[in-house]
Amino acid sequence: MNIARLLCVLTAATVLAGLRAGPATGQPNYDENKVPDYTLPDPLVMQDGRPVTTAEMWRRERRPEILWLFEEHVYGKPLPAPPKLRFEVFDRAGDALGGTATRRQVRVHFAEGDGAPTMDILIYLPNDAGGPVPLFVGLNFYGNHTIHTDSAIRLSDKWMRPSKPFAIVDNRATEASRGRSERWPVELILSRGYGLATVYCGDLSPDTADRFDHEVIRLFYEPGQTEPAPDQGRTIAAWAWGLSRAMDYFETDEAIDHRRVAVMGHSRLGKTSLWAGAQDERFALVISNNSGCGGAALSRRRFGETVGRINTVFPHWFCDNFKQYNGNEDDLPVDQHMLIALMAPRPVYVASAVEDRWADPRGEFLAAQGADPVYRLLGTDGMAAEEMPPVDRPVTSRIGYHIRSGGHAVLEYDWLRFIEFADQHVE
Ligand code: GTR
Repeated sequence: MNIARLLCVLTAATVLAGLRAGPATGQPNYDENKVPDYTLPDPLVMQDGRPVTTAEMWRRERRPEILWLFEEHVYGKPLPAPPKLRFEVFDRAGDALGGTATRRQVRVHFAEGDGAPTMDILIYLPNDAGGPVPLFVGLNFYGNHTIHTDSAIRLSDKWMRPSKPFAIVDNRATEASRGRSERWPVELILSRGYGLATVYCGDLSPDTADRFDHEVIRLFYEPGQTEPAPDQGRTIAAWAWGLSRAMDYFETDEAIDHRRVAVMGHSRLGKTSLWAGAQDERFALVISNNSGCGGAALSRRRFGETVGRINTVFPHWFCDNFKQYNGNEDDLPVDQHMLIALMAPRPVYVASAVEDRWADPRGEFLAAQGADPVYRLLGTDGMAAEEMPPVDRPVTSRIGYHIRSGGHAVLEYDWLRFIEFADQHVE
């Protein structure tokens, strides 16, 4: 093939790929009138057309089927639980945060040997608890040391995405990175009787397309395998897997009430908290904050970020099979309301922000509402609101929802709602 012909073929392929990816390269749609007509798959109808009529049938047949569909088409097959975990508690302080808290830092070793991959869990527990405490757990974006100025928090030495606000220099955290994240009101959470645990997402998989092939994912390769198969999980799968490994630790710690653990995540890590909560029913409450496309928002609406755009810009997040749905959302056998339904009958909370149009707040509400029939079949109340509620007026039924004023962020307002929701729904 001569060069001119090769260029011609390549250009045609690029144009075709672009067309297929739909708005991946074009302008995102922010106009409600331009949302295409779509039909959502019914969470209560089996793939073979049989209606799901009992709680038993949901549990034994439809729930596993939906979980499998998400594995196969969206997030990829999960990494298996490792045969051996070792928990090394390398910091145990009873007088943290001015004597009000107990701090633990736990290194989780995923395999034998010094070079085996690890993750560090940072945990704060209130000292006045008088018994095992419920807690919130979530991944953080730039290292455990960013969530508080407490100088005893180990500074992460892992690879980080470049960020000026987080003082990341040459892909590494610096001393100046400490306490830079405003998303974790530790004292507030503790004062309300909850503990807080967090893990740096990059301990599990670095957030970059050229390095997704990280040691945690590699741990589970077959001999000779060099990248995940099209139906195997990538970064989001590895992150969600890490949350379950943190839960493995909580089950061993008597100071923690592991039956009352809420998993919370923001944005890409909100997609992750939903996927973790869907797979691992040990999480008693699941919270998604501004998780958008591939999280709480309905893919078929193609409002703001689309499947094509997310798979193009973040090709390492979902399994390769998900790319078949770039610009082709109507062929997906699932939509995100079915992910939320996988939490049922456990309480679940979806939080949007009015200026975060990229994450499609209405699509997040509609997905939460779309899980309602499953909750009702299981004998709980589902989503109390028939219409999207006004800004800053939370809905606190078992499927909870709010849209707050402001933009893409985790604010104290959000945490207060999560805490009140946990108080109400997690017994
Ligand atoms: C954006 C991405 C979103 C969301 C967000 C975040 O760039 O398009 O899906 O995950 O990042 O995680 O902050």
